[in-house]
Amino acid sequence: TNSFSHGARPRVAYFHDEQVANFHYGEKHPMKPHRLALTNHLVMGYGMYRHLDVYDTRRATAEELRDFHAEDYVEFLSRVTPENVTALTKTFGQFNIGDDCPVFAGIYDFSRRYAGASLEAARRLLSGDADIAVNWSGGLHHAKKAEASGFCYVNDIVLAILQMLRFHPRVVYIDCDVHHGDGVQEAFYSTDRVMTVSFHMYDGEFFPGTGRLEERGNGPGQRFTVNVPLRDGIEDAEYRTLFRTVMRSVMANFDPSAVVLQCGADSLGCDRLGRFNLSIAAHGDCVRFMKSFGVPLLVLGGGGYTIRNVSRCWAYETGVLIDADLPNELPSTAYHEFFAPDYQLHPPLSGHIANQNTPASLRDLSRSVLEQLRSLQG
Ligand code: V1P
Ligand code: CA
Ligand code: ZN
Repeated sequence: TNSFSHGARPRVAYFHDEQVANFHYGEKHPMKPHRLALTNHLVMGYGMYRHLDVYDTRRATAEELRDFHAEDYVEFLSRVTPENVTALTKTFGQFNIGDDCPVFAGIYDFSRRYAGASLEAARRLLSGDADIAVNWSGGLHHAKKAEASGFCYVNDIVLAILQMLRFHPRVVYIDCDVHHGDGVQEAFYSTDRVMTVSFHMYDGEFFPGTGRLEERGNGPGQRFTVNVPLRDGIEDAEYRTLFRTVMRSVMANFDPSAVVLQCGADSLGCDRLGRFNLSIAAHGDCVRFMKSFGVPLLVLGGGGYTIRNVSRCWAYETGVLIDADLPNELPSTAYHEFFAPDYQLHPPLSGHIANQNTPASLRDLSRSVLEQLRSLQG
């Protein structure tokens, strides 16, 4: 197998599309693809290209998108423009286009680019060219078969996992975004070949409103969906313990041959939409821990709305993957002013949201999840 737990540094394939950062959801929209340019500038500014295999990306084809998405939805995406959206939704239907998922110029090109990068990343893992593959433009976990949702148009994660299932008997998906990974959960809800694990903020109202502990899968997929719903303001130490405890048990009991990790950076403290208190170091510890299993690893982006911190986080996590010890002083880049006033990789991010998680609530949660995972032993 291509396990990389022993010996030399892992081979890390890095997928970056220069163009994907240049799309705009709209002035007041929180999703800013420009964060991908900031991230890439930090990665390159730190000199990490020396330890990465940097690959060109390509656009996913309509046929590839149809591996998961409905034909009429793909056709709608391919034809819709800001000018024709009113007329086109009248004939094709809504597909949940609106404030969260606006039709912007180049929406189809954008979607094909981030999905194509995730597909290429998955294929480099399958071919054995890489031990770890990274696409920070991917991770758009809310997109459904025939519907846009939560800033996501096509579900690159589902498409990548479908590719991996061609060779891998079991794939685990882990979702560190502050939001529930509903689109990926739904796609694999009835199969025992993909375990989805989402850590997220849950209070019954927070978007998308799903992700209760009791959502555990269906039919042959019963118990193969894992949800870890958390309250506002979780802190580093609690999150780290919970993540490591849950994921150690997932790896032992499910024994996947590949790992897909969604690194949504809206679980950081000070995020414009998020409600957690995580530092970049604690967020990156999830990456470090999943890497430690030495199983082929696909690393994706996701949410993240305070873009100076999103790019810091993903640059740091790229460093974790290549075993680099990055200095806290940021390299000077064309976007240096974004990182004022401290110009550091690890700004303090905690303490802005009151922690509503209690030792008792976390203990109960951890117990329930571990009990579910132990039950997989039969
Ligand atoms: O809360 C909602 C919907 C709109 N209401 C009717 C319910 N939408 C959220 C969507 C968050 C999407 C997160 C995506 C991801 O998981 C993956 C990329 O990170 C929302 C929010 C919010 N505060 O939760 N939309 C917006 N804010 C929004 C604000 C301004 C303009 C457009 C959307
Ligand atoms: Ca999540
Ligand atoms: Zn999110």
